[in-house]
Amino acid sequence: MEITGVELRRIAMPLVTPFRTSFGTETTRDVLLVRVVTPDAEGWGECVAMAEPRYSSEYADGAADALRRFLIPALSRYAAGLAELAELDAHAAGRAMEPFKGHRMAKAALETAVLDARLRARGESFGSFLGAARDRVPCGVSVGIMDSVPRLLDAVAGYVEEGYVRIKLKIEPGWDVAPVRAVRERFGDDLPLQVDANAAYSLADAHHLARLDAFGLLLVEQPLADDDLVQHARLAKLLRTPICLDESIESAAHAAAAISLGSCSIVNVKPGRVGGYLEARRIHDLCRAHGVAVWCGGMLETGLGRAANVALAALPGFTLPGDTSGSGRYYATDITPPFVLDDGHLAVPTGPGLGVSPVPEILDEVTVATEWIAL
Ligand code: OSB
Ligand code: MG
Repeated sequence: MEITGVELRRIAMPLVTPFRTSFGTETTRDVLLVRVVTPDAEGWGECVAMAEPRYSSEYADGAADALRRFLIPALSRYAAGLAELAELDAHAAGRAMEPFKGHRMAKAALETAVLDARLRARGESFGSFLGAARDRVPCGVSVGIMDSVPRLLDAVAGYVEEGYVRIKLKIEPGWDVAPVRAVRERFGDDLPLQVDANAAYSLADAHHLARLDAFGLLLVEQPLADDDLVQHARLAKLLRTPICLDESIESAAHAAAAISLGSCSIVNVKPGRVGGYLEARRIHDLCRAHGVAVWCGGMLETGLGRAANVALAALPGFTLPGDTSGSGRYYATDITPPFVLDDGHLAVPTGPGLGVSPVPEILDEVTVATEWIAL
C-alpha cells in the first residue's frame, strides 16, 4: 500500500456532562485524529491520549510530536525499504515504529489509520479482520465521581433506564463504600456493578478496600499504582472482589507478568494503551488461553475510536460488558453517525474498515487545527 501523506487533526469535543475521575475532571475532550491517505482509500485513527498526562504519561500534544517527529518518518523510511509496497500493512507499521520506546497511544493511532485504509481498500470490516464472533456487544457505562450521592443515584437511574447492562462507578478515597452501598440499596443486588479507582489507593488501604467485598462487585479496577504488579498480587490475596488491571497493562508482556504473578484475574483491554488493535488482540488471545476474562475499556472516544472498540469487543474472549457506551453518553453531536444503544447493546459495524466515517461538516465545526505531512 502506497501512502500519499498523513493528516494530524485536533478536534475539541464538549462532553455532555463533566467526567470526574480520581485523576481529574474532563469537560471537553481534546482529540488528536490521524488520517492516512492512499491512492485507493483513506484511513482514520483516533489517538486516545488526553490533554494532560494524568491517566498515563502520554498527552495529545506529545503524541502529535512523536508522530510528526519520529513515527510518521519511520513509516515512510520503512515503506521505502520494502520490495513491494503491498507489504505496507498494520503489521509492517508496527515493525516500523518498534525502535521507538513507549508512545503507545500515538503508535496505536497511526497503526489503526493504516489498518483502516487497508481494510477499506479491500472491503473488509474491522470486526471480520479482528475475528469478531458476534454482531452486537453488551454495553456498560462508566459513571464519574459526583458532588453528592443523590446526584449519583439520579445519573445511575438515567443510565439504567437507557438500558446499560452494567454500571461502573469511579471511586477514590472518600468516595467509595458510601456511593457503592447507596447504588446497591437503590438498584438491588442483581445490577451488574463494578468500580474503578484509577490507581488512587495504596496497599495500606487493603483493609478499607475489603469493605467493598460486601457488595458483590464484578471487579475492582486498578486500585493501586500503575507500576506495581507485586502489590496488586498482595492485594488480590486480601480481597474477595476480583482485581482487574487497566493502567498497569501496556502490552501482552505485562499481561503475561500480571497473570503469572496473580496480580489480576480480569484485564481491561484498551487498544490505545497497549499500542494498537494487533497488540490488543494478542492480549485477548493470551488471557483467553489462561482463562482470564477481558473486556473493552474506553477513553471517551468519538465514533471513530468507538467503531473499532465495538469490533474488538465482539471477540470471543470479551466475556464482560465493556465501557463501550452509546455516543450520547459523551457527546451531543458525534463526528460520525452516532452509536445508539439497542436493548443495551451496540451493533458491530459491518462496512469496510471502521465502517463509519466522519461527517465532513461536523468534523470541520469541531476542528481546532490540521497539519498535513506529505510522504
Ligand atoms: O480508567 O477506564 C478508565 C476514561 C478516561 C480515562 C480513563 C478511563 C475512562 C473511563 C471512561 O472510565 C470509559 C469510557 O466510557 O470511555
Ligand atoms: Mg480504568
